[in-house]
Amino acid sequence: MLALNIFAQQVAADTAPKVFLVLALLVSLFGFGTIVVGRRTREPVSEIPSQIATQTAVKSAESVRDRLSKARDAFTGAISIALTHSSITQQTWDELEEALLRADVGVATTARVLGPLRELVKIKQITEPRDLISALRKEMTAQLSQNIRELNFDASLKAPNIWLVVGVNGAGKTTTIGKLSAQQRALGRSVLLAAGDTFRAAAGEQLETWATRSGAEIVRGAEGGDPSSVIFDGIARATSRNIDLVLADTAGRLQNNTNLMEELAKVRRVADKGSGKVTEVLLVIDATTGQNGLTQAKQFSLATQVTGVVLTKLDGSAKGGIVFAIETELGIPIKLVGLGETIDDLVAFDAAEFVSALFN
Ligand SMILES: Nc1nc2c(ncn2[C@@H]2O[C@H](COP(=O)(O)OP(=O)(O)OP(=O)(O)O)[C@@H](O)[C@H]2O)c(=O)[nH]1
Ligand SMILES: [Mg+2]
Repeated sequence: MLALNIFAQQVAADTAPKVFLVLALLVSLFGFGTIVVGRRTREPVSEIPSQIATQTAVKSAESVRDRLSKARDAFTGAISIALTHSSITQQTWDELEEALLRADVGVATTARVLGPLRELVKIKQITEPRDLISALRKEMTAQLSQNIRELNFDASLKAPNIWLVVGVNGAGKTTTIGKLSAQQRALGRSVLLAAGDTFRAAAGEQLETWATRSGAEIVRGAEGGDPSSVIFDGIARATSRNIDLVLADTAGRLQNNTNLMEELAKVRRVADKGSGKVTEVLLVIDATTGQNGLTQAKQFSLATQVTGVVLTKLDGSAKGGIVFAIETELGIPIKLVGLGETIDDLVAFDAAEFVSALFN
C-alpha cells in the first residue's frame, strides 16, 4: 500500500509539469487560433487609419452654421426687410414671398409655407412682423420634420449592403463616395468601392485615391466597359471576402438622356440580382443648381428608385431653400449634405439645425 502511495506520488510529480505543459500548449494554440480567425474575417480591408476616425468626427453645429453662411446671408438679408415695417401689410407678404423664391424654396413650397401664416394673420393671432417671422421659422421646420434620414444598412444580411450613387455630371458623386467610405470605415464596417464610372479612365483613378485614403477595397473595370458588370463584379468580390458594404460609383449623366438613364436602370437591376442587396440609392444633387435639382430628382427616381438625396456644395450656395423644395415636393429625404471638399465635409442632415442656421 505504502509502495502504491509512493508510486502514485511519483506519477503525480512526473505528470504535473506535463499536464501544465499540455495546458500551456492548448492555451497558446487557442489564442493563436483566435488571432488567425480574427485576421481572416478582417483580412480584406486594412486597418482604419487613425486620422480617418478623428476626421469623420461629427461637425459641431457651429461649424455647420459657418459653412452655411452664404445661404443664411441670402435668406436673412431678404427676410429682414420684411421686419422693418411696423405692421403686416401686402408689402410684407410680397417681400417674404420674394425672399423664399430667391432662396430657391420653390413656388409650390412657398405657397404651402405662407398659406397657414396668412390664415393666422387674418384671424389676428399674429399681428407683429416679428411674430410672423418666428411663425415662418416654425412652419419651415415642420415642412422638414416628417422624414427618416438614417442611411439604410441591414446588418442582418448575410451578403453585402449595396449603396448606389447616381446624379448628373460633376454633382459630387465620387467625392461623396470617398467621404462616405471614410465614415463607414470609422464605424468599423469593411467597404468596397465599385468603379461603375467606366466612361473616363480618370474616374477610376479618382476613386482609387479615395479607396486608399479611406482604407477600402476597390474593383475597377476597363475604360468604356459595361458599368453593370463592373458593379456586379464588385458585389461578387465583396461577397467572397465578407465585405459589409459596396459603394457603387456611376458616371454622371443628364436626366433627359434616355439611353444613359436606361443604362442606369440596368445598373440598378443588375446590382439587385447579385448576392448583395441594394439598401440605398443616393441621388447626389449640387445645391448651386437650384430648381433644376427637382427635375433631376424626378427622372433619376423613375430610373433607379432613389431612397435619399445627398445635397453637395451647400457651403458655396446661396440657394439653401432647395432643401425644402426637394423634401416637400418630391417626398425624398435629404440624408446627407456636403459642406466642402475634404474627407470630413459630409454630415448627416439635421433639419432643426439647418433651419436654425438659416434664420440666425
Ligand atoms: N465646395 C464643395 N465642393 C464639392 C463638394 N462635393 C464635391 N465637391 C467638388 O465638386 C467637384 C466634382 O466632384 P466629383 O465628386 O468629381 O463629382 P462627380 O459627380 O463624381 O462628377 P462626374 O463623375 O464627372 O459626374 C470636385 O471638385 C469636388 O471637390 C461639396 O460638398 N462642397
Ligand atoms: Mg465621378
